[in-house]
Amino acid sequence: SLATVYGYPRQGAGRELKKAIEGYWAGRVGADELRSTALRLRRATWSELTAAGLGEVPSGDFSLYDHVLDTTVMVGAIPERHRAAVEADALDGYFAMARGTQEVAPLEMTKWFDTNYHYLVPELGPSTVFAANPEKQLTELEDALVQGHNARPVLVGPVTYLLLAKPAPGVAADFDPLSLLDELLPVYAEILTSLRAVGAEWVQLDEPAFAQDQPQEVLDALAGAYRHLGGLADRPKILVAGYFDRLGDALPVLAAAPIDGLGLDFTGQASANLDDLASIGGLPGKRLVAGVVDGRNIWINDFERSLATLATLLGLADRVDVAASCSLLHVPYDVALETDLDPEVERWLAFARQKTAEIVTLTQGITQGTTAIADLSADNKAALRSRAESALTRDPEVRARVAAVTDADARRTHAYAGRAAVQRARLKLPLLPTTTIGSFPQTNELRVARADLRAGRIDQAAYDERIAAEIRDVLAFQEEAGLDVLVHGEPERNDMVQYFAEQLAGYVATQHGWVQSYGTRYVRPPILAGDISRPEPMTLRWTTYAQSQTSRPVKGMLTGPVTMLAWSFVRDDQPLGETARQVALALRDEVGDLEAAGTAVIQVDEPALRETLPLRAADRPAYLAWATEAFRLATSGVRDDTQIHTHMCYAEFGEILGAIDALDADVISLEAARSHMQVAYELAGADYPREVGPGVYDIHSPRVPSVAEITELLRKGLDAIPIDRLWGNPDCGLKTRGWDEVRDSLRNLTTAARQVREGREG
Ligand code: THG
Ligand code: ZN
Repeated sequence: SLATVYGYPRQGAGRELKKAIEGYWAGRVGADELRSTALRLRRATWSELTAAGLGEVPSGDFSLYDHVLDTTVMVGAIPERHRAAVEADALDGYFAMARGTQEVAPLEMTKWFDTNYHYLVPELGPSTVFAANPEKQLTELEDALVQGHNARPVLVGPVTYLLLAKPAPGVAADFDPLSLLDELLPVYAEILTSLRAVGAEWVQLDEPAFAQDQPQEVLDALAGAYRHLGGLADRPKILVAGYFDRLGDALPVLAAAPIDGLGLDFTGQASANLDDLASIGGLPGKRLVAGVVDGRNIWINDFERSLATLATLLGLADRVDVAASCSLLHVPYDVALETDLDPEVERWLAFARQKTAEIVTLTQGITQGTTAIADLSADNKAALRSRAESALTRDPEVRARVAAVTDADARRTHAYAGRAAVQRARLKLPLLPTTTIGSFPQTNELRVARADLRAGRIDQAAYDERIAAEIRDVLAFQEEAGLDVLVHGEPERNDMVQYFAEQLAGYVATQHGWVQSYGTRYVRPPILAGDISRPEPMTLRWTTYAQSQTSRPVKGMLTGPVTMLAWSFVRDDQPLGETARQVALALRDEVGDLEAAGTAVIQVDEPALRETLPLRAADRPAYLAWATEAFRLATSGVRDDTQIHTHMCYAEFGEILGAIDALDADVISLEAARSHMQVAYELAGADYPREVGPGVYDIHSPRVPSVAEITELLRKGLDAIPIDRLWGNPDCGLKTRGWDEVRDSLRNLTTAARQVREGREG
């Protein structure tokens, strides 16, 4: 048995990679310097992993932007529109695909399964011609071998690659990228052969798409793919890895395939793989890589439990190796970088470096016997006990309150129709009222003030005055533009989740816990470590300040419980629904305080509601039940005349229409500009009974939409939603645009709304 991982954080301890790439984009760093930084980071990772005791290290998992984009390059599937740039300069062409240029649009980005990593979507069509371009994989493997590491190239598997793709622009929407499998396989075969020639003993092909439900024809394609690759004469040994959940029906397919090893996830609910594996008689003659360390959460492993799993697995395969469930890309680099953590909590945490050490320890446990790791096991047990018994993880008051929640707590007093009448009487809004989704562009003065505060050049009072001034400016502009429901613009917030996490008891923040979100962009997800409560109001001060500056209603702005969970590291010692309830009750207190202070409109954003849908359909109803209940628990304590808004960031939600209804929000705003109001029709088709604000201004484009364009979109909205239930608002993300564009666009929005309104009335 040996210890290994599938991938490692790419950025370096000080996010050196981000700095080098962004420096290259800005012209401050040359291509050679960027390449040498990347080389140095790769070598540092390999040295660290080998020194830590891994018997096999990954190669080729490194990326300058995204490993799916690297796969697109590797198989030669460069979209037509990017070909000239790639031919002119491979590096600039690569970044052009990732980010676009003045002339060409980038590839679309979407979530990598249910993680918070985003990949670039391959664009394929009937005329796609694949060609092997394994240079990156070969160079990185050769370098690792020359440096003396036992390296195993890691590639996205061919079936998952095609399942992640979409029809290229101009290709029929019903084109199935999987129909290209027969053309892709010879290219993978060629790449495998050349990796073998360079010295790869093993190659790992990742097929996480099979942690999702797949129809029989896709399972057949999987079988066919590995029959083909397994049957090659001159090939390295093939390890196929599936992770993020159990493999289900794909497990017997891969177990029967002529490949040499299988990597399986044995963490959380994926540990169903254990019974599944036993029931098919194990993997005789094959290598099993057992993912017993959670690769996507930050808690220390339970050694006793993992050793028991490994002991069972030892009887089920020819050889059992120990690994994390998935690439460690999804966790921060090193707990030791943290200086402000409570030492008690620090003992409970394992980032990539600590997880690597855990994998090595567990491997020693099964090769040398548990007495060889007795000291580490005792530490592990003590830390787990400290976590289980800590006052942080069990706050009796929070627990009593959650236990006392009733169905009525998660229900508004009256149904929407009754509420709408009293809200109308209180708010006195015109028909087709206008509003924005929340955040306004952050000005340079604000960024300077933030830096000054951090550096101690100004004090908190001076900083607060800067925030107040921003709020006054944003309100004055909205009044002048004629918006009906105003926002304070959120100048005091850095991140939708972090701002609240910093103020809630039970949450733990990190200083250096960066995780790649996409390309050079990182987030520092806060940690839901303990029972959650709200010691003090979180948004009351700035919301009431804003309301004191205007006679129009100002929306209170909160992040919903599901999004709080989705963008944090969650507890693994209680069901997610339980954590969601605790967060919901804390938000309910905030909603109550806002209402008591006179806030008539409160928006609770849930951009992550759909993106957190479980991978397997069977798990979705239970998820949607707790998710929608948590939202209602947060928002249902208000009077009839307090209007609850929510917001979601996507145009396709067919699957969660029922859940959107179950939120029982009075008003929902949704992204719609790019899809020409399609959401409005979908909601109307589902007889959605409440108010809707489909976005009429595409925030992703720097173009200012004309009055005529917005008028047309609003009229289109009116074909689906009656005028007393339609709102006029942009899509979300004003923060990402310049002030000039925002000003012009919102003026055009209010003019268009007025014209449509008058057209109806007159
Ligand atoms: N917060 C958290 N998770 C998230 C989001 C969030 N996951 C999904 C989505 N939003 C990801 N989107 C982004 C958008 C911008 C950036 C990162 C993720 C970004 N990051 C800065 C960078 O890397 O330079 C750092 C920002 C900072 O200083 O905090 O621009 O909103 N938790
Ligand atoms: Zn949004």
